[in-house]
Amino acid sequence: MKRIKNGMNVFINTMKKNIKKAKEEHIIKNYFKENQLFVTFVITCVINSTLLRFFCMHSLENFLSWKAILADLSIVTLAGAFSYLLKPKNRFTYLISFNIFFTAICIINSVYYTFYTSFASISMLSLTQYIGDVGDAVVENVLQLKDMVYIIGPIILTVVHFRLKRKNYYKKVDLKTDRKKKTIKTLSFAGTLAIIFLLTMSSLDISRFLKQWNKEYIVMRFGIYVYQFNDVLTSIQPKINSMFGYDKANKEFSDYFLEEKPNYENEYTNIFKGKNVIVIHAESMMTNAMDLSFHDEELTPNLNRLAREGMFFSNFYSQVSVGTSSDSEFTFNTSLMPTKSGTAFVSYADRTYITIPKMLKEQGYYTFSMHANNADFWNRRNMYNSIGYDKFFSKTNYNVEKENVIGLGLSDKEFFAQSIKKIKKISEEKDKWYGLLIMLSNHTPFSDVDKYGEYNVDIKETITHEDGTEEEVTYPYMEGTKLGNYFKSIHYADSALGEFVAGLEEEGLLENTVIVLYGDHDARLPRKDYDRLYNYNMETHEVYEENDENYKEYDAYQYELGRKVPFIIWTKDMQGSNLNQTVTNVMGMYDVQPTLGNMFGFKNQYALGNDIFQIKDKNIVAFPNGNWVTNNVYYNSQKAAYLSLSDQPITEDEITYNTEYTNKLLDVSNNIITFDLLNKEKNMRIEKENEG
Ligand code: GP9
Ligand code: MN
Repeated sequence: MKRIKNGMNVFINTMKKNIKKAKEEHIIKNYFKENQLFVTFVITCVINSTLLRFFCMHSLENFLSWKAILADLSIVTLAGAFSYLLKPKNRFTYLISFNIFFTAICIINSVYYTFYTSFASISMLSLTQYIGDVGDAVVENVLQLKDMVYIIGPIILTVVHFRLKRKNYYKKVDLKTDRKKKTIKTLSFAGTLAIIFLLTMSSLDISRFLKQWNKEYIVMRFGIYVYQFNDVLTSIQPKINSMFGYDKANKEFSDYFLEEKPNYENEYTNIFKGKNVIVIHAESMMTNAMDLSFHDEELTPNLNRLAREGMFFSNFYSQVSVGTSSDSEFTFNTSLMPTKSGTAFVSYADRTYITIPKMLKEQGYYTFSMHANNADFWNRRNMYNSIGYDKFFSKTNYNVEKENVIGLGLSDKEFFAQSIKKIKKISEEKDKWYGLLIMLSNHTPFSDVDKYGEYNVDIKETITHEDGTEEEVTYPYMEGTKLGNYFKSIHYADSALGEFVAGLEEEGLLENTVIVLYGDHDARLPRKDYDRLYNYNMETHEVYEENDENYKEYDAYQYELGRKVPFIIWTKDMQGSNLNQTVTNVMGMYDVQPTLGNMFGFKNQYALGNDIFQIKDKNIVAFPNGNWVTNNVYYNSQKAAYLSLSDQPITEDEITYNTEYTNKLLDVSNNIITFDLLNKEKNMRIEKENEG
């Protein structure tokens, strides 16, 4: 410890000495004087990026985000450093080229942001619709001062260059500098900045950076240049992935689907054919919340009512990977699994998919999606073309008043209220329709507690004292925990759901409509909070000790299996009919398309899931990480361990077969997406080229 302290002191003293020396010898002043062109280049580029953040995201926090400034500084210094390899008279050409390039990035993003409230991606250049939109955007928007202000950067650099030239600066400076040494020194400086920047990154920063779906966040923390650089890499990656291995992938794909799926009929075939559909994407709703009550009030009374009156799938899993919400939308619509790298929505939006909206459109349906959030979140704007929605109602189609905002955006109650009006209009204009409504309020971190309404997650008890007086005692229980806040949040979302169904009924929109609801994924809550939920000791306000007889372990398996989400199919007249039932067989999101397909009369030959009413208790739910679950057993592939879920003995063969089945399915799914194998025309062309 002492040694570290001494070391630190020596370091600080040396730094102090160096700074003093630098001051005395005017090193900094001289550096600026001798490197005017380079310094101007760096400053103008960093100011441009900072201005862009300010104009787009307005708040001072974004404007002065020092992390972003550090990242900009590092990347601009890195780009400019190589100018020192050139003769001084040629450096201007190099620096002005980069300056114009960086300026162009700012201008394009400024224009794009005005239209889409998000930042541009080169991957969208392949989408013709985007080119059209941006073309219009530039034409209508080009005269706005805030988009053109960035040009001042290259102008200043040019002015500085000519002034230096007039003063014969380039000739003078040439004699003093060792080009290689200077380049290395500047590169080292850029590297040091980059290391400092990397050290300041939080795990949230890293995860958002890799997923690249919340572009505003990335630009705010990493600056526009790093964002764009990362965007280029993530956009190229799917292209690289699809460059090699097509033949093998295509062969495996053909083998996998060699036998055409036989036609069948069961008691659910075509029962909903021609009916309208409302799909509710219930953000972070979990099945285990449905069993809970606080103060004799159910946590999710409306969800419970739909489950009670409709068809409820109580062992349903969402199968998401890093793409969370978008992965669940993807699997729901396509019966494919999330991709192994990147996300289908962000990286593979230009592939061909066989989706529920597309198949319903063949039956004459009008299809739409509604989500009162930024349309570019999870790249929905683009991906929705591939999914085949006729219309996407996003944030700009909603009236988002500040007082109606909860968490990420417009509150669910307001979202539903405004959506009902839109659905009403659609129902008047269209014969048959299918719509997805994506909820938002019940989204992590569940911290808008005062907006969720009154729902207490504590315990109250009336104690009678010896003298007969009564006292009400409150135990905090789940109050103040993340899980407790989640309960308040889900209770709010549930109440929004109740209002929505009531609103639909009032407008007469439930007469010929099927409601399909899925929880998109679990709420990623800490396991220790579940420990508290099941093991609260009222005497100590703590969790029971593990060796206490009251202690009920909530182990890793329970936690993993507890990530179940609700899946419900409901119509207003289902109650009491043979459709009103709880299906307990394990089911995954990829089984939705085939199950609904049988009910609505569409079929996808390349679905990876199964109609649950056909496969019944033989179903396997595969997870993107290679885990799987059946009615009998849950298998964790990382630990190569399993948990028995029934009285049936588990055989080695069963584990091997299901593991192989899962791995094969994940490979085939990934190949379908990466190599665009459902794009028949493209594949015939590739095959012909290969033959030729
Ligand atoms: C974003 C919303 C949330 O629009 O759907 O996405 P998530 O963070 O749950 O993946
Ligand atoms: Mn989600």
